[in-house]
Amino acid sequence: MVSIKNSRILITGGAGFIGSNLADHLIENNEIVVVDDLSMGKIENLPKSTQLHFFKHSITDTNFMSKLLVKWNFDYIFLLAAVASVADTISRPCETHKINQDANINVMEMVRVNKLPVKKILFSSSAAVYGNNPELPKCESSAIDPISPYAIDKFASERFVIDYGKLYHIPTVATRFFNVYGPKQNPKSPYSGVLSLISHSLMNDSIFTIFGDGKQTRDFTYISDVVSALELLSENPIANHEVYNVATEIPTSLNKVLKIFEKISGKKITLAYKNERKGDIRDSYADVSKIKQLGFSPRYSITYGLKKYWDMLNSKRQKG
Ligand code: UD2
Repeated sequence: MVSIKNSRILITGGAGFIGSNLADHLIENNEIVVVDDLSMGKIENLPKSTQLHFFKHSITDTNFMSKLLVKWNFDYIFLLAAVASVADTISRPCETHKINQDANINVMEMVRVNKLPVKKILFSSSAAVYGNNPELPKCESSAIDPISPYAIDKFASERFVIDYGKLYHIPTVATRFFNVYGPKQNPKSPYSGVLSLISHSLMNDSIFTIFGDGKQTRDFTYISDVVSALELLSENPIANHEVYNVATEIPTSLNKVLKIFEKISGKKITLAYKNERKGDIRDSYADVSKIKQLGFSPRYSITYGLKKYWDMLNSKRQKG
């Protein structure tokens, strides 16, 4: 069910995995502007609609962004554009900082300076901010320990967005996503989400490499639950100047995921093993009681989510 209606919505990174799924969900009843440089996103991810306005642009183009913000007077702004690969931010820390932090602060500044009457700005952060903190489950109040330029920029931008909001009376909220998966996730890079890599291997009968013993666990969260959380947080007035984990609270090992995938697809996956990836954490799962208090309830178990994902991939393949 879509509850945001008759609104003007900006989605930065809207041609990417999470952004395009959000656009699909909101397009029917709203006017959506997407700004995406297509570095990871794809134009074909976007819904085809006259209510969708696409700009192939970098969010670092301050002049363009400020004109856009003033012209459109958005009701909701979803800040989803980012260089999502941790490895990429390690090799290009300054360049990616401009995208992952500066560009987001600039949006806040434009809203402040022009006194734009936005209903909510949502910034998408990541479980990466918890870094190597061994505490489980991870609560929003757990110690943060960012250990990459990616995580540092995510945490700093969270703080900027929330504190800008408090200081200048702009409604804002930040989300920490845990291992999101589902249709439209790009399996292009070796650092793409592991479930997109597994499904790609299954689809193409290619080898999937496990780093380590496969016993590592993650809180895999289906994209539709993420979209529901984003919508809930944008509308709920209590969700203001706060940060929320978005996950399922259930850890699943890679070995278990592989078993479920094989059962669903009826295919056997060819595995190779390599050493554990440097810097990888062993286990991760979230406490999501904070967002549950607002009415969030994850609907997709790992089995249900993987089944949906597999069915969508197959129907896409059949359509060509
Ligand atoms: C996620 C985020 C990352 C950062 C991090 C913070 C994604 C895609 N990545 O990394 O951006 O926020 O959390 O903790 O959401 N694996 C394999 N074979 C492969 C690829 C991965 O065995 O071909 C393993 C990998 O070594 C890891 C697990 O699968 O143990 C999950 O890998 P991932 O890259 O999907 O996600 P993660 O949690 O390392």
